[in-house]
Amino acid sequence: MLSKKEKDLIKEIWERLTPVAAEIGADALLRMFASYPGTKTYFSHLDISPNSSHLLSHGKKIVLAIAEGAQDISQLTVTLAPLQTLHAYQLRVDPRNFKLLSHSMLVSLACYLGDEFTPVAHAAMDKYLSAFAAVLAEKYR
Ligand code: ZNH
Repeated sequence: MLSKKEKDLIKEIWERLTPVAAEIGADALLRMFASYPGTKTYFSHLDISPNSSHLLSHGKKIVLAIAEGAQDISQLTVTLAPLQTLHAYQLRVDPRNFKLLSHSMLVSLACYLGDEFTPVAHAAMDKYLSAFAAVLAEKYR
């Protein structure tokens, strides 16, 4: 799993991204919709076109949830409990989609952070997002 150093790094990166949460989140969502068009079906009630207010506000919510989880990664199961229930029982999002968004997010981070997204940061972030996706998928049966 993640070392203490990696956890600190992840926390620091998400803290830095909080002011641009809507921008990063919207970028990741657009990448997911473009690469995996099936994911768009969950958002048919929203306007998910580039720069739309729905896209930006939903992107912001996602990034803030990921940033909140990064505050204390050892408590991910506790922090994410409400989101687990929401996705599994109300939204009924196929849990395979979580990996698709995680991957899209990784690409968005690489584009946004450029050279700052070092191989060490990239590897740590990949592990964190995988752990996040796994926790979100836990309530499914
Ligand atoms: Zn999700 C919602 C997060 C993934 C789909 N989400 C949501 C929210 C949040 C989230 C925070 C809000 C809540 C409230 O409001 O309370 N997600 C999240 C995260 C992730 C996710 C963090 C990962 C990482 N989702 C996802 C996916 C999908 C989804 C993959 C599909 C594809 N979500 C969703 C929906 C919703 C949500 C549909 C609802 C929206 C509206 O607004 O309606």
